[in-house]
Amino acid sequence: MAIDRADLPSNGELAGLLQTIADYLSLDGESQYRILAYERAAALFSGHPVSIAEMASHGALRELPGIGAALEAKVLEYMATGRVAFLEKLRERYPEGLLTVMHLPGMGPKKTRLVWEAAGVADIRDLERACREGRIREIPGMGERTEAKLLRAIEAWAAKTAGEEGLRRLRSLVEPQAAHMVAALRALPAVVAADHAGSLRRLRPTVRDIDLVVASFDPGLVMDAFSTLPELARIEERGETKLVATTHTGLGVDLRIVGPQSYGNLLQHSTGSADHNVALRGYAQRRGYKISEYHVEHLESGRLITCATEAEVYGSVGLAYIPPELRENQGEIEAAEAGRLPDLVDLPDLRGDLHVHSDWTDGRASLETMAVAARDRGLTYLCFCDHSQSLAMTGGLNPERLLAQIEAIRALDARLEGIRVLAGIEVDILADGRLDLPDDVLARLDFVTASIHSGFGQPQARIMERLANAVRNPYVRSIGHPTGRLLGRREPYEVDVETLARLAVETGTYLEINGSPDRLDLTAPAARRAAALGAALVVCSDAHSPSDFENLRFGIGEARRGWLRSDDVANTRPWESLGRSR
Ligand code: DGT
Ligand code: CA
Ligand code: ZN
Repeated sequence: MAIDRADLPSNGELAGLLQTIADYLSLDGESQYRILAYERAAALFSGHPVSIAEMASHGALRELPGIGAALEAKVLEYMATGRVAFLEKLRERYPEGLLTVMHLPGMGPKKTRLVWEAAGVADIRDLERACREGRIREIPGMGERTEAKLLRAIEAWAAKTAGEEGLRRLRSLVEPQAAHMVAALRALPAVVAADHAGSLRRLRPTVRDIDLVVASFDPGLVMDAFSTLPELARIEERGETKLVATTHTGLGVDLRIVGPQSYGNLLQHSTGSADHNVALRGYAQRRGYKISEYHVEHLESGRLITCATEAEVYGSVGLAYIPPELRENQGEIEAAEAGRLPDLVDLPDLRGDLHVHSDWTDGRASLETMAVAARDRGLTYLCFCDHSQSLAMTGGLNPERLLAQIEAIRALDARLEGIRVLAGIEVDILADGRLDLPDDVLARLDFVTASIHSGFGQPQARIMERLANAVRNPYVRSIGHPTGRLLGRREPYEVDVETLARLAVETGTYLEINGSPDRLDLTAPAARRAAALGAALVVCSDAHSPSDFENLRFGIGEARRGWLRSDDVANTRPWESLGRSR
């Protein structure tokens, strides 16, 4: 049966539907279990490469993990009638504006119901008014500081929804789709070369769209074939050498095609960043050249230099090849001119991972499964840093369980060949600045990472006292995810990275680049600054399952964007020489 794709709801629309149900259920105080089922399905739909609606119409939806009869029925009901009765009932009970209120940092379902019932807040504008009029502080459990914080959150929300910033997606979610498209292009006989470009290639943590470039003598043929890819929902525009499309997940795709002789010019142009390109053009102009996406022109002679590779583009104006990760106009052109580009750290340089969880807390795999996975990736040491007791939701370890885990790790290390397995902890830095475990327990470990997981709203002075206290503890070797940001979900707490880096240098404490794709914390600019001040970094996965070792690749990406060389990253060294610097 031929299906007109335009008539079917997109994956994004169906994911939105399930997420809305999940949101109303949390507002309604439904069980976490039930909410999670909808949220997981929504995440699955939104990242799914082929049309969910098409699958549903073939009765194939329940082949997807976690999709049961109830969920399938709601999707089919929506496809048939454009509505879901179950959701409509929930909608009758709560004003829609409450959902935005609920998602503000610092709110959540309970407080949202509270401000609705106690102050008549039905949407974000009501909340803003209530804060400004001092009506929120009257509600038990809320105060003046809550009001100030909410006003800041509302401001951030307004800024985010006004600009395009809100539409950026995690690179980790977009990369697989881009890789699939590049592979499909490369498989075409008419394609000489194909790559992804743009922010994706520069390894930015978030991206707005997928930029693709192709070398071919037959752009029409390439575009015909590309247009039939099942992940594309719509073709928006098609020109002679350019195509713009949208995927089922609502992502934009820009495809550009040139002859192979100019492929380097196009790849360089489309990789950007726009700021880098502007600076590069300025530099070239001062030397008598003009750079475009088709060629480099020698202005005096009018000679056109077409470049099959990017290295030729940079070389034609007297520059060394600049890796994409550095192309942010942060001094890379000057460094290339002076021959001082850093020899960037790379994934194979990493020898160990110092921040990994197991099923002793909120990890999903056993110590052994994790260690074997690390060994399979070529790591020579692995340090478990599970959570400490104050994080009760994760099953955090108290001294007794930690000591038992140390035993288990020692036994595993004794029987496992090919990788050194070490015992550590991600000890929580409590809101009052104390560490969550006593020194005599920390003293038993090979490595201690200290991290903040609470009191995110504290003023900078308090946050810095807590961090200073942690780095000064003689057993703490590293600060985990030092700013606490969660991309798209939580702003960093008020850390002064400069001061933290100085403290780290003073005490010989490592600062982590946490490789979780939604953390990437420290950020590249902060890591670069810290390294310049003399701090040593560690790049860790924060893995909670074997597949999360992939996070190391993301962490290394951020390290490279931060200009780090392998000397700047301590876990490129063998465990034995990861000695203390104090
Ligand atoms: P994004 O999409 O916001 O994640 O970031 P980019 O860097 O991928 O930006 P995008 O997709 O708008 O453009 C891709 C590349 O094309 C960009 O990095 C450089 C080049 N480009 C686009 N527009 C301009 C422009 O107006 N001037 C210059 N010099 N380059 C541009
Ligand atoms: Ca882009
Ligand atoms: Zn953590």
